[in-house]
Formats: sequence, structure tokens, C-alpha cells
Amino acid sequence: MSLKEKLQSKLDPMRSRVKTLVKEHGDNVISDVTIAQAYGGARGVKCIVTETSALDPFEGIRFRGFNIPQLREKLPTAPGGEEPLPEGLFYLLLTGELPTEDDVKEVTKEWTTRGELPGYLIDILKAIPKGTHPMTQFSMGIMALQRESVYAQKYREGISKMDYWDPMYEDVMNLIAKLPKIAAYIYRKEYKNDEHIPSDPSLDWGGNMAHMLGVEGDAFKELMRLYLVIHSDHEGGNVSAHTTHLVGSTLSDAYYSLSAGMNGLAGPLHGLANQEVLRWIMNVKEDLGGVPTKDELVKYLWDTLNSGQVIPGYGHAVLRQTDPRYMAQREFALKHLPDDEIFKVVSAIYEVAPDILREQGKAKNPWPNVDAHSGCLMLHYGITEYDIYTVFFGVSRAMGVLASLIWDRALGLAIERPKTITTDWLEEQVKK
Ligand code: CMX
Repeated sequence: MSLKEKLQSKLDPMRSRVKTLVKEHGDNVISDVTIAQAYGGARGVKCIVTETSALDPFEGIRFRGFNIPQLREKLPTAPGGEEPLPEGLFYLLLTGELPTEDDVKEVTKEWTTRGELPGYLIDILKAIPKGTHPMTQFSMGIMALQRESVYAQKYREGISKMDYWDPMYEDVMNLIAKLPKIAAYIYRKEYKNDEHIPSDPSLDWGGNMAHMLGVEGDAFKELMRLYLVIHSDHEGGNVSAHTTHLVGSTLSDAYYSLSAGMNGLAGPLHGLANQEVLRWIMNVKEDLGGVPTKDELVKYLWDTLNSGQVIPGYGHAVLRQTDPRYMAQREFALKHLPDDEIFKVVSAIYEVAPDILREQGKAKNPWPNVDAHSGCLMLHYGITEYDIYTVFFGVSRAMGVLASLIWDRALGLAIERPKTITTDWLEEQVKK
């Protein structure tokens, strides 16, 4: 059964579960909202349905019920490799089932076939002035492809609501297939004299991305596969997922929705933190004239906090423990680059920063998140230009948020329109 057929077989049972829930228990209260939550980013308010993954504050992310160590064990790998293939993760996110080797091969083949970039996209990317942030270029590249939307075309032709998922699936597959090429094109244009590396159709999606970036060797390909798996999804409330879902709820297509989500990922409190971590570490090294001692790090961390800045890569809106995505990358580093200088700094920060954040007493979670580790791995393999890091995050995040977007349309989720209130209204309520 193809991925699309497998997905189709899941639609009716899921639709009927949702229909029953809403019909029979639609009035059940699942969350109350406090004034603090209304001003505080709706933290903890349960009001969005996302099927692809769920985040536990202490255990971390589970993708369709599987945590990261389980995925590393159960998902198919590249020949001779150990890390899970992102194609397998996408299959799991979309269908809720672990794929076989053949299922994964089919996704790889689909993405290879759909991956060519149209000439007009290259022209548009070329025309963007040098120095424009890679995330801006990435978002623009995705937007430029919107004219390809099968979903928008079918909508215009008057497709039935029940069939929205089908052209959305086509858009999602076409778009995900192209993202590694867009990312690599932006990278090579911006930082490698506009010299590009043709894709290698014999490679898998993540391995090919590593190849097109210009870093050869199996270790970087393995890293890229792992990276693309672990950054893919973090349930639906984070800004990139929520934005993609919100924009899609207007029946905008996958291009509009993902581009919007990527604009959210580009914020320093979200995905951009991965470049900020590296920038921060390099500033420490430069200011101190080399790798810092622990005492120097402690002082530097306090100086950062006392100057009113955040420690990038630390803290989380939901997590209350070290992010398992951080641990997966740490394991990779311990295996492949234990003596790397920057990895040692990352490890030293891990030893001191949580205590400092606890002592400062503001951050609810003093532990590192995914972004505290990723840059040092990229740097080790020669990706020294930090500004590209969030684009890699974005390529991965597309898998999660776009798998959800297909389900949003399959389940007919409504246009989002929560009620807003004014401070006057809240003060009135308090008086009452
Ligand atoms: N360094 C310093 N202060 C921090 C902090 C950090 N790493 N994390 C949280 N705080 C502060 C907050 O700024 C906030 O201060 P104010 O009361 O002055 O506003 C206070 O602690 C309480 O914040 P919180 O409830 O613990 O955290 P939030 O849910 O509001 O925000 C997050 C979560 C991730 C934005 C925040 O921890 C942060 O800014 N971290 C640094 C940036 C970062 O690493 N972002 C990447 C997150 C992962 C991702 O999305 O990619």
C-alpha cells in the first residue's frame, strides 16, 4: 500500500472518532484560563488538537507515541547507517504507524522525483541581495513556489471539503521534497561563491541535503538524518506549528502556511536560538581569548543575565527537564566528536548554567533545549556560518507541521478565531 493509500485508509475511522467525541462530549471542559495565562502566551491552555506528537514536560517529545531513543531503534536507517531516516519519521507522523524499509524507500523515491526546483525559483533566490538573512530567503523561496499549489487550484475548481486532504497531500509532498535543495541553494549562494552541488538521486533525503551543502563523509550524513528527525515536531502549540496550523485554518495552502510558520521559527526565542547559542559561545571565546574556564563561564553567564539578555538554548515553555533532543545530540557528539573544543564548551555550560538559572530564580526550566547543542555539531563538520542553522531546523520542522496540516484538512478543523478581551473587561470581571 502506498503512503497515500495508507493515509486514506486512516481517514474515515479518525473522522468518526472525532465526530463522536464532539457530538457526545462536546460540552466537556478540558481547560480553564486564568488572567495570567491570557497575558502570558496562553501557556498550558489546552485548546488545539494536534495528532502527530505530544510533549510531556519531564519525558519530552513523543512522536505518535514513540520517544527519540525508540525512534533511533525502530525506524529504518540508510544502508550501513545507525540513525533513523527522516522519511520514516514522516511516514510515522502522517499515518501513526512505523514504516517498513520498503515504505521508507517509497517516500525517498517520491521526494527524489518531486524535488526539482523550477527555474523561476532559482531566479528569485538569485535576485535576493547578499546579506539577507537565510531564514528570510527560505521563507521567500517557499512563498515563491505558491503558484505550484495543487490545493489552491483544486479549491478554485470547486473541490468537495471531504477531498481537501488529497491535494494538500500533493502540495506537502512536493514542498518537502524541494526544501533540502532550497536550503542548500541558499547556503551555497550566500557563503560558497554561488557554486552549487547537483543533488545525488541515489541518496536519501537527509543524506542528499548533507551532500548538496558540500560536506562529504558518512558522519555528517548521519548527523543530518538525526537532526532532521529530532527537529521535526514538538506538538502543536509552539510558534512554528501553531502559525502553520492557524494560517492553514483559513484554507490557505501549504506554501502560505509553511512560509508563515517559518517566519515564526525565525524568532530568537524559537528556532533562531540555535544560531544565537553559537554566536554567544564565540563571543565568550573572543572576549576571553580562548576556551573559557568554568569560573570564567560562570561569570559570563551572570553577565549575560545581568545585562537583561536570555541564555540562548536554555529554558522552555513546556519542558521541565533536559530536552531529549539535546541528549540525542550529546550522545552523537560523545560518539563522533568527543574531543571537539566547542563540544567541550557546550558540555561545560551544561554543568553550570542550570544552577545559575535556578539561583537567578526566573526561568521555570533551567535545563537546555534542542538549540543548545545543534550549532556545535554543525560547526564541527565545517558549517561555520551560524545564520544558516535555523534554515536546517526549518527543513525538518516542515515534516511535522505539514503532516499536521494534511490532517487538519482531513478532519475539517475550523478556521481559528479565539475570543480576545481587553484589560478593561478583565478589570470589570475582577471587580465582580
Ligand atoms: N535565560 C534567561 N532568562 C530566561 C531564560 C533563559 N534561558 N528562560 C526563561 N527566562 C526568563 C524569561 O525571560 C522570563 O523572564 P521575565 O519574567 O522577565 O519575562 C522568566 O524567565 C520566565 O520565563 P519562563 O516561563 O521560564 O519561559 P517562557 O515559557 O516564557 O519562555 C523560552 C520559554 C524558551 C522562550 C525561554 O526559556 C527563553 O527565552 N529561552 C532562551 C531562548 C531559547 O533557547 N529559545 C529556544 C527554545 C526552543 C525552540 O523553540 O527552538
